[in-house]
Amino acid sequence: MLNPEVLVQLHHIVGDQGLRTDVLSLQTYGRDWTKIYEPAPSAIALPKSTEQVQAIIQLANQAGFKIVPSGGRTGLSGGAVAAQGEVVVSLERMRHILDFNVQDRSLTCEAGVITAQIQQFAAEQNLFYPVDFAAAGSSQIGGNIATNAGGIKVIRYGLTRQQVLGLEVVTGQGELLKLNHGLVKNATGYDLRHLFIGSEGTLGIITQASLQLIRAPDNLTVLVLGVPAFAALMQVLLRFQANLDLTAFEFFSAEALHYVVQDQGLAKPFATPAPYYALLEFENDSAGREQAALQAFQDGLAQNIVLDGVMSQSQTQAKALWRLRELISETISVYTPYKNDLSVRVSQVAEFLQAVDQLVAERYAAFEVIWYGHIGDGNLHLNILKPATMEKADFFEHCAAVNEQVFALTQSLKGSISAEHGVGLLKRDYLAYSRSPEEIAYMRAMKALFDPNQVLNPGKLLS
Ligand code: S2G
Ligand code: ZN
Repeated sequence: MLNPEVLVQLHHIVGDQGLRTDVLSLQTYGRDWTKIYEPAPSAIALPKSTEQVQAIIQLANQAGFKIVPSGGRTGLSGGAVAAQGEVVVSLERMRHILDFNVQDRSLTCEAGVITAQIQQFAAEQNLFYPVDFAAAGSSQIGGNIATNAGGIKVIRYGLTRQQVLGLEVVTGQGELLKLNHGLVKNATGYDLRHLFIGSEGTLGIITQASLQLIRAPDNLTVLVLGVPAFAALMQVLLRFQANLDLTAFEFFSAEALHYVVQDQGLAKPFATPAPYYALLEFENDSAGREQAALQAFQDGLAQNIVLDGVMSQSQTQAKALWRLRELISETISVYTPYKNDLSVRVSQVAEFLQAVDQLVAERYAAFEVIWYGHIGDGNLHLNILKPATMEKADFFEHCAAVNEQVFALTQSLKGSISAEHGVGLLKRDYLAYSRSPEEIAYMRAMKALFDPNQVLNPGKLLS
């Protein structure tokens, strides 16, 4: 627990509105969407400014307490969990859009701005912020940057990393860095902003960001196709990518669709049963595009890589088709899933899917396996549902035993044991499956450089 003198000093920095120690706040701000860790922070600090963030980190270095940076807490690897008496530093009171420049097409905002608010602001300027995922209504841009959030449009627009033109960060030493200042080109040495993007709050706390906004895509049109087997998914990707600049290429299994249709009361996209589905999105900005999509669909039927399909005829229908994919995570969360978030190079997806599906079928025969994800990026979400009759602890123990084989298989293809959800606490002990000893040693050296007193997010990412 924090000693009373430190609480007084914290209160002096953030004031009445910025310090909470009530049980509800400790419980709420001490956990994220990973849910499997018990929160136990000692206090919640809610700074209003970069200066206050700096003062808190400097106090932590002097007084010896630890900090867990906190955004929307939508993470799935325990990256925002405070389970060891840390002080949670929530950026939620730093939620202002500070500047927009139409010529630069750039927006500068505080770290606590909600992702959906940025998407909305961009749309109001007839522009587009292209990073999107199911949690965008709750996540904060600072957390998106700290975890290099991906989502459903990466195939066309890249990850959060590609959108960041500038960052304001307070390092673990309490030093304020203002990085890149929104420049498109800046060849003056190491690009330090990229060290903090994806560092999960272990090197510094992001307090401000400058983001690039882009031309809004025209008439996004969605196709949902039923395919006869995993392997067909990648053939469909190749065939449609040949003539369409896809903005999304997702997949989900029949089991995933079953739960979304059943639990969310949605309609199936079409009657034909299929073991797997592909959801594609493209800019339907000319008759040629639509014709190319229809031709690819016809070819797919003729080549038996497509069983059936539907193409949206309106934005309303496009949104309805997206819900079949975007609601999977929320829908199955009630079945206590054991989650994995894996990636391999796109060229290896078919081989990987076959191998890991066979492994899973053998070892998880008693369990229900749910597949979905951003297969166009080589990113697969593997979820195993807990049988209602099985104790959670037994179930997770059994799944963890298989995990090492899934990770070894991923490693054999030089894949990632965490494609987009980060390392946090959940994958920390498996880092060596995806990073070399030399890389991990350099990461430790960077941690020692930026946070020599191990003040920030201790135990996350690196053990
Ligand atoms: C997705 C969301 C989190 C999950 O739906 O693409 O990244 O449940 C996921 O895996
Ligand atoms: Zn995902």
